Amino acid sequence: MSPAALSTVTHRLSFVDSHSAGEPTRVVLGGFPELPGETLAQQREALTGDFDRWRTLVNLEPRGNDVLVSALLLPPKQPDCVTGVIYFNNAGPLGMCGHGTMGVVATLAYLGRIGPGDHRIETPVGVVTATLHGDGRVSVANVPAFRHLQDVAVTVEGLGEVRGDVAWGGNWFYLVDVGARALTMGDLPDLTDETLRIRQALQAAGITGKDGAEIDHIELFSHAGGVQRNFVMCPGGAYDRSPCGTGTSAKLACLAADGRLEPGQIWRQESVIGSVFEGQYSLHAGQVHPVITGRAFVTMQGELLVQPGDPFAWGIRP
Ligand code: PYC
Repeated sequence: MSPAALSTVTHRLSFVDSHSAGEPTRVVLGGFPELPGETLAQQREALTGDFDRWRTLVNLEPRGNDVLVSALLLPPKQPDCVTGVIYFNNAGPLGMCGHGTMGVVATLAYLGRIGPGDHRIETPVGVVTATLHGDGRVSVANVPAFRHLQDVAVTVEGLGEVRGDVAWGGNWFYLVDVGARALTMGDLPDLTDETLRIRQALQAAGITGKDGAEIDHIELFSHAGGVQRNFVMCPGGAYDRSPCGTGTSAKLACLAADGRLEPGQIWRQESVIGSVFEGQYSLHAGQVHPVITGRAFVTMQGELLVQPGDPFAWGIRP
């Protein structure tokens, strides 16, 4: 092969990677094709069709991995927003992503595009406001969260009857109280196996979010030793290293519904790796408006490259 052929590249996508409380985000800045659609929700739909291979190029191995959540920046439809964003992972597009929004804000700040203050960001499920604080922390005022179903029982193979709440926090969650059971990294294989079984059982039993929406996130939470800890299984089979911004929002909605957390009271949510988000909520017209605070750090910047003839240009797909 000639040296010219070996240096040929057909696609270049610029990106900045970050992590929020340990959970990685890849912000895609350029090189992605324009997605058709009048709204971000329609553009998100396009990602599940013809353009899905661009999602897999960015997110799947060998350029990405199962843990990664990507954030595609798009021109906002609403002029007062600093950017539009569509989140996706190894399984498909997401509605909202709390840790991902912290990553977007840290990335825009790193690039010098924004400074401390409030920034409105448009997502397919609504506009969120992110505040970049002077010390680098980011607070995400999420879309309203609510508990849809309380104390729903499902029979899970190998586990028996499991009970949990179904709640929306920007994605759909089934939240299971595991009491004083310690959720530790030593237990990851079991936690992964159990949560995947629970998700399967919910599907088999036809238990869904509102309007038949699939419950694609499973959240176990415990209070062992007085510490509020969670383990969140994401749609693609990887667990969230962070306490999960949308999962913490769903949790806040359940606490509010149970009268266990007052508006403005801080909820300290620890993840299975021991990282922390702080959550609180305010009530407007009876709706729970969660605010989740954490810190993101940029980790990498570069270009994803595709060369002609690469059999895994579009990712290693199942
Ligand atoms: O932080 O909302 C979140 C999130 C969703 C999936 C992974 N992280």
